[in-house]
Amino acid sequence: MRTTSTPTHCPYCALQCGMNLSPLPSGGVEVTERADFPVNRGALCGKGRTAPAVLSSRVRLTSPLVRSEGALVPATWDEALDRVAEGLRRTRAEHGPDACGVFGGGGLTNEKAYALGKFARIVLGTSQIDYNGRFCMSSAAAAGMKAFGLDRGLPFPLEDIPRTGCVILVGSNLAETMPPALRYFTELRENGGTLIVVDPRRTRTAEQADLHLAPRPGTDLALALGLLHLVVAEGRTDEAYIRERTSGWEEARAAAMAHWPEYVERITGVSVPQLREAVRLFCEPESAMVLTARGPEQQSKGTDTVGAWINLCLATGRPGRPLSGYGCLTGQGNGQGGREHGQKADQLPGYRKLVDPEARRHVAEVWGVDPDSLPGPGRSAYELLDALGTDIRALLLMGSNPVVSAPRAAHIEDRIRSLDFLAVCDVVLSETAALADVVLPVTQWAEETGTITNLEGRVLLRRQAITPPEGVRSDLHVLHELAARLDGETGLGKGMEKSLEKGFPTDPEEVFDELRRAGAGGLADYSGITYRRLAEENGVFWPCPAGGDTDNNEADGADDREDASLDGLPDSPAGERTEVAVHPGTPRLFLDRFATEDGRARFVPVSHRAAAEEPDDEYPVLLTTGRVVAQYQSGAQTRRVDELNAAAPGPFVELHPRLAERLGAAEGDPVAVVSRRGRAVAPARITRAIRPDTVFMPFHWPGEGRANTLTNPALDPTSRMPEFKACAVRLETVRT
Ligand SMILES: Nc1nc2c(c(=O)[nH]1)N[C@H]1C(S)=C(S)[C@@H](COP(=O)(O)OP(=O)(O)OC[C@H]3O[C@@H](n4cnc5c(=O)[nH]c(N)nc54)[C@H](O)[C@@H]3O)O[C@H]1N2
Ligand SMILES: Nc1nc2c(c(=O)[nH]1)N[C@H]1C(S)=C(S)[C@@H](COP(=O)(O)OP(=O)(O)OC[C@H]3O[C@@H](n4cnc5c(=O)[nH]c(N)nc54)[C@H](O)[C@@H]3O)O[C@H]1N2
Ligand code: SF4
Ligand SMILES: [Mo]
Repeated sequence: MRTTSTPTHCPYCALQCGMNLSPLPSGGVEVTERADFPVNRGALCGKGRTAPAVLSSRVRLTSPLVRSEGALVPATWDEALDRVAEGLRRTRAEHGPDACGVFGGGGLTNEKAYALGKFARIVLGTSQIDYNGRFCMSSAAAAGMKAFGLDRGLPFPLEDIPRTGCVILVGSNLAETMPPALRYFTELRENGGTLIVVDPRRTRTAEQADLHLAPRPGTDLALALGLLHLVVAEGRTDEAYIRERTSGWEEARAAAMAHWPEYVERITGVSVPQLREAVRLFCEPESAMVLTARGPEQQSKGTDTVGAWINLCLATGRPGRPLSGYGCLTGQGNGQGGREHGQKADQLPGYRKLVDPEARRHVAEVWGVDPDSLPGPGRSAYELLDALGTDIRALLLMGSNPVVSAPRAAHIEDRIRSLDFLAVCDVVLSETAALADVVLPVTQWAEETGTITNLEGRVLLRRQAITPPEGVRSDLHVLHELAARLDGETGLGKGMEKSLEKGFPTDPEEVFDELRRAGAGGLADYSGITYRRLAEENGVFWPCPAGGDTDNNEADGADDREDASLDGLPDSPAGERTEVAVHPGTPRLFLDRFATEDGRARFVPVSHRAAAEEPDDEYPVLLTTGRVVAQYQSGAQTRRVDELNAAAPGPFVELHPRLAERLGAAEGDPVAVVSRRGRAVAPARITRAIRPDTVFMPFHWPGEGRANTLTNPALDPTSRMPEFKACAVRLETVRT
């Protein structure tokens, strides 16, 4: 039993606030301030403060469960793992490798995300793997890739924000979604900088702004084009920068010039004087930033929308200049790292492309398999879930709760129920786990060590602080045991030097050392980062290549380590293990060149288009969805914390008094929200803080008030992101 306080990180969002955890003699765990971690400097939100409640065996799973005569009943680990191996084996034998699907999560550590991608490709031999990050920041990732040749959420540390001249925060309610980060924006304004918030609602974040623009949901693309039009018309472009550091301006400029301010006002509802004011505030200072979050990204045109905001930044000479540029605020704990190491449908570790022959060769060599045995790209998250029970007959799910969080959730729940076999690894019995044939109870944040990469691209060591309860094993252990059980049966181990079992170590540091080799030379290069460094430094920003020949670093950590526990790490004398030459990491990207072939950033010509579903006579109101401060995501974890439930007990429908009056609904009355996908009921919350043509629902709850019963799974053609942020609905009163 550990007794001392351990510096570690929060289990939830991408800020990855630092905290100290101390086990209490009573059996609980105490969170105390960890002031040395620069991102949050000790501050925590209510979710982080209360996170230890989910460690309690009162709410978490402590035994594997298997379905027997319709009910989930406790089983031994051997029984449960045998059942999973058998379910996957049988599916593969009867329907082929692609009938086995794998679904991961952006909350998983880098090690888990890496091992899960490897497991899918070399143990199951399936192309059908994707993860919930597709629902999160995939549009910003795709746009960043196109424009800069590299996708890292923020290309600069948060500490740059207070020193810039102006920030446009597009569709982020960070006062609720990353409360300790609000400080950076408060300091910005104290230093004389300005904050512009773009959100259809006057959120707690918008209340802090110097200028709040409230467009109709789904019209950010037009808004950004209108701003760029004005930038050109007012002669505020940075011609020298455009000439020296970009390509494609003429086409992008022409597209923007077709978006007259008056036309943009009609589409967005943002007035021309407000557009002009935004342009003035953004262009006058020497430095400025645009930061996007889920508002503009979770749209069926999210990639183009983010592209339009990037164009605005490029035309005004921002990216790659000090205290300036475009960034995306990632969401989940490992939203950044989770998208780099191969749990994505089209990806290999190191942010490599699965279709790139050289990438396949490199990674196959690290894995000890024949490159030709690696499957090709699979379906995106929604398409994968939509294929359950038809092409995909068995699913291994780790780190997501799609029954609550997927768009068109009633349909997805049906698809999940129609599977031949479902195995879920989780810490609690989520709504999705409750449908499984086998549930494997896994260790969580404070009970295990692993790395995560926060929204700044800062790779962090989240340390184990307590001993996990009996009966619980890590996700890495699960993959190890399944690989052992399926060894020699898939035919893919051909040419492997090691057995499949050995290819799936249970020690996270060993996995990380392999990840470094697999990712070396890729865009997201971690090869110069070691656990030891992470324990000594407050995180290291990627890319961080190793000095020298990275392929020779294999044995560094794995083999001559004396003690796999990290307890003694920070005190261990340096040089105990062979260290690679030290690269300092890269807090700020693009200062000299962009990551494109010619080093220039690329303008992408984009034009406005409507949401996939616009209001009409039958469904006259727009629904948008999002978050509240006291609940996290599908709520699987936070709905198990009393203090958070007291603060946010259930779903609601936020609507303007005018809309409420037309409907005949008073505060607290149950309101039915009906879309082409289904019907949800929740109490009315009446507020002038929302546009009269729009209603808002948070998506944290299952059951009658499940917002995702309503949402539209129309996908962005590039990122395959569903349109969570805009669909057409009608409202009805409900007789009680
Ligand atoms: N409390 C809490 N914090 C969280 C999470 C959580 O579930 N709860 N989840 C984490 C994760 S994974 C993520 S991705 C982040 C998300 O963080 P945010 O992006 O800040 O969260 P959202 O509430 O989804 O959306 C932000 C805002 O977008 C606005 N919006 C809606 N439609 C539009 C539109 O068409 N255009 C524009 N410009 N804005 C629009 C909404 O009104 C909302 O205020 O939060 C992370 N932090
Ligand atoms: N309408 C609407 N829907 C949305 C959104 C929206 O804005 N509007 N946002 C979307 C976004 S941005 C996101 S990120 C998704 C998130 O939605 P989900 O993918 O459902 O995310 P979580 O609720 O965080 O689910 C994570 C699950 O993994 C479990 N878990 C936690 N740690 C571990 C671990 O270490 N191992 C394993 N095996 N399990 C673990 C948790 O208990 C939980 O059950 O929702 C999306 N859905
Ligand atoms: S802001 Fe995010 S990382 Fe920080 S304490 Fe809250 S949930 Fe945890
Ligand atoms: Mo997210």
